[in-house]
Amino acid sequence: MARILITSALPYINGVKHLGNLAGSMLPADVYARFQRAMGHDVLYICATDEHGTPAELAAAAADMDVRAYCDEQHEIQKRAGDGFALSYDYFGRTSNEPNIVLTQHFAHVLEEKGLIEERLEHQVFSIDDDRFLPDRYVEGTCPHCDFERARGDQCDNCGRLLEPTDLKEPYSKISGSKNLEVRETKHLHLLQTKVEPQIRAWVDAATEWPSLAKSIAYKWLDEGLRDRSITRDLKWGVPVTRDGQPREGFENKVFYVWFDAPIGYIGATVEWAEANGGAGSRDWESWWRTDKGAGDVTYVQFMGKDNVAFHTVSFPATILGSEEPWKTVDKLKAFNWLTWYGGKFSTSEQRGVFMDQALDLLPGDYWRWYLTANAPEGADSAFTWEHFQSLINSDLANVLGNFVNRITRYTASKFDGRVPAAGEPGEAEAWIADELGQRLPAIVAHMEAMEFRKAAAEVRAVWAAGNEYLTRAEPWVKYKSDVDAAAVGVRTGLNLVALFGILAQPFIPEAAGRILDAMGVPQDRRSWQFGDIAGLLDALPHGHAITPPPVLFAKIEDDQVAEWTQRFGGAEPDA
Ligand code: B3M
Ligand code: ZN
Repeated sequence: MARILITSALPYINGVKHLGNLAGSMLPADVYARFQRAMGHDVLYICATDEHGTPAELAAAAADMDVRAYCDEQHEIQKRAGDGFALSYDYFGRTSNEPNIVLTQHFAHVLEEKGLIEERLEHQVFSIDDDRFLPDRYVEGTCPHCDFERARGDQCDNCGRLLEPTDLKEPYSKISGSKNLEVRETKHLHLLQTKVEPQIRAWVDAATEWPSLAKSIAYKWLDEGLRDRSITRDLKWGVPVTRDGQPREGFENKVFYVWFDAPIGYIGATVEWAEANGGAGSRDWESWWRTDKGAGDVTYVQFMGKDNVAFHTVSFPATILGSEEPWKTVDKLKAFNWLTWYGGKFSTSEQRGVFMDQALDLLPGDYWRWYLTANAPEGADSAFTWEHFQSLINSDLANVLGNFVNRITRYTASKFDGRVPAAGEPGEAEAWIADELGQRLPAIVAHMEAMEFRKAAAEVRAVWAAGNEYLTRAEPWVKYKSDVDAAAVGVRTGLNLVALFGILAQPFIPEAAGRILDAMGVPQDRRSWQFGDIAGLLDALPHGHAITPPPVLFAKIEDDQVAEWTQRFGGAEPDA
């Protein structure tokens, strides 16, 4: 049994996430966690809300709320949304909780002891009317290169050039629009990444199990040359900057930069998990994160969108490797492209796209889970369209899987007293399905181990489709007229296929999978993916065992629903 630690990128606290965030980190991480649990491994799946930084402060201000109260409320909303999608975190923590505060300050202290932190003077834009320093993204103005008028303080979206806020012409505060700005000196802690670059490069070189997208992004940043970077900000909300456990002189009104503390939040949330599972276990968190305390045999797998890869393959490792403490680092890193909305961006303001809470008001989590996994933005961006969603759900779930389960269980109820028949011997049709499964089940496991979710989902669908093909070949309802025993073997095999399909469905559509397996009376301890021999699989249900046809598993999505949802959430651009 392996020990597998899984984390998905921590969703920012401000607002319920859209389907793109779900599809590009939290959902595939959950599919993978459920798969590895079904394979019998010891899995710890950790996530949390990423609560610091300017977005949280500004969102709280916009809601006219104290920022901690705002985060309290938003954390619960995001937790509820995650529950609605059956995201099976072992713990969903908060980066603003004590364990992350303590750990972040610990790392900063150790890095300084290693000579990797330096105080440096910086020039930052201060907004007199907002009475605050403006982080890069909150200064906008005219690009000095292309005169684009809404260039941001860190980059011009028009010509793509990287900028400093002080480069902008006619700068203004994004918070209030005020132009009453001035450049002020301010002191910040800098992490000397340049000094850790050789260890990071050696660590990336040694990474053998990263998909190519992750590795290429890491090398891009390394080859561009790492820069020492500021890890504190002139903000009030965040991890306080301390020295020897006391507020650091000159930094009383500063906090650590959100991307310095957020990845440490993976460890912090694991401490929260241990504490929530009873004191004695509280030291157990170290057996997942400290290679000197038993984490040496842990496989650590991270899931994220591609824009987060640099932080996870360069900045966070700079903290971990720079500390020279025996912390677990990532072994496998799955990075996703973007799920687009009809090829464009999700946008609250333009009402384009569906957000997690809205999705659950329309349909149960399983519908979305299946579509977002089968259509995952893995090798390239993938577009959500209502039309594709409708056709995939209606074919894969309502027809191929739903119909199969319905047909064979109802027929058993009507002709075989709702019990698994014992009579009849396997014949040609059973040999055919056994051969299909013999090829496809190992392929599904291989795709899941490789975290190729689109391929895995396609293969699972192909197995469900093979079940329908089997029934066509076995045709128990025809044989019944002349040879009940021959019909019985078709029904028995069909019922065992229902149980197998439910077992296969668990990582993807867990709620429906549970309903199938409960209807088939499959005990909890017989739902693993350790499939054993195929013949056994096709005769696993005890003879005479009672089954009950489950209610309809998936309702078809109707055209008028698509029309209404397109109206509410946007669809193809009118001129598309
Ligand atoms: N909060 C998600 C994002 O960039 C960011 C991930 C943090 S993972 C430590 O959208
Ligand atoms: Zn420009």
